Amino acid sequence: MVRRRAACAPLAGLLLTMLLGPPAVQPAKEVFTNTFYVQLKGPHGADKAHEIAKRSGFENLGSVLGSPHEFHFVHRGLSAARTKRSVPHLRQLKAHPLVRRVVQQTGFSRQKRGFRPLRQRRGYKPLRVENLVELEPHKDPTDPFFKYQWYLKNTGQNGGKPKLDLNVEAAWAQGITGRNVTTAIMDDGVDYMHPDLRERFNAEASYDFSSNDPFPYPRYTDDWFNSHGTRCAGEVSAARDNGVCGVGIAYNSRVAGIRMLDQPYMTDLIEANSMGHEPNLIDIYSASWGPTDDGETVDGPRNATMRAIVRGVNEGRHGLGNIYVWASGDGGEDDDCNCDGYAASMWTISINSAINDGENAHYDESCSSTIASTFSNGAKDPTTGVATTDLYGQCTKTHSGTSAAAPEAAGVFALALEA
Ligand SMILES: [Ca+2]
Ligand SMILES: [Ca+2]
Ligand SMILES: [Ca+2]
Repeated sequence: MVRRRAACAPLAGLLLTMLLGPPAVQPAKEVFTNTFYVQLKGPHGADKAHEIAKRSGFENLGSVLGSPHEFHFVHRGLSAARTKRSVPHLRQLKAHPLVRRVVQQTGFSRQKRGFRPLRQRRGYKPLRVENLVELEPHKDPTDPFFKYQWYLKNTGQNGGKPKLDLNVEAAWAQGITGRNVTTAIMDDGVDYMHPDLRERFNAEASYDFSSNDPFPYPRYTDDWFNSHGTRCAGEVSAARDNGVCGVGIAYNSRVAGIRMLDQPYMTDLIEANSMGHEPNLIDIYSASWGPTDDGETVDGPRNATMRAIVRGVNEGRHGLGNIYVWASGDGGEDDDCNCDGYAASMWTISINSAINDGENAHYDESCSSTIASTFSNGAKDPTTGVATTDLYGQCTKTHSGTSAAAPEAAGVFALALEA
């Protein structure tokens, strides 16, 4: 995968190429982190790797994709972001007779999709309840936010088109609710103490690759920046009829939290370990992030990450294959999801979004890899956002972007897997 900054808006790019030749390749905005991929000569195992790491002043964070000869080292004495390779440290590791290959991990940027920075959020007016159409509760879920979940049951609330929804009630009526299916939310963490999620949380399948511990709880910030994963998790698995928030599409399925977006830089090994985590406990992996949607970024999965996805698809779920769901991107007409190697990959299912009247969302990108569209918030109207769980036991009505669309597809796939 060539990483470069180039004009990615389709027409602009084509015109520029015709007029000026191929766009000038500029150095990617990458840094060198203090983490290293270390391949040993043969399957010497974790004990040997620990010994080699310790002897050279490194720490072994663990194996890469469960391999007995590939490991993830960190050097705490090095800066987490340097502009140059740390040649003495590379040499030191390579000098060990059991070490075959060492790659210092570059750090790059991966952006949550659909998240609005605080300065934009401040302009938002809270949703006015009097503007919403009240539904007649029938055999619908009794959860207080179900009436705002127009993507599950569109009755025309907020100007939407009645019956334009995921039609999940037809699946629920057949008793299909996602039992025994686990969806992993690869994101900024999941509030697994949330009363709508805690019964659905699959701790065994969860991990925190941002902090290297088993607890993928979101890191607190004043602006609730790390609410993204919790919002996605509720769309898939929030509990039914418990008086809390709304209901998940596959409300008896389980959700795993894979925290991996919350560190200064993304690396190939963090992505690879996330996408290769517990492929026999996790059925579906959902990603609502990717390379920056600025119309200038051409980027995609690196080597170890590609291996993780290909292995999951071919061998995960005890040979049935994992499903990787991807948000296709929020760059609008200025961007093109062909330039996003995750969304455009043949190994992922990339999901675009439609709004509550069936039109495209204004931030949708277009490309041939888009498999399906689910629902997200309407045009520029924030009152038609996606209602789901939020941090610290709260609920939200404003989850948005293809970020909100991809987990809906994951929920539908969870229903399909159970069926
Ligand atoms: Ca943690
Ligand atoms: Ca609920
Ligand atoms: Ca994009």
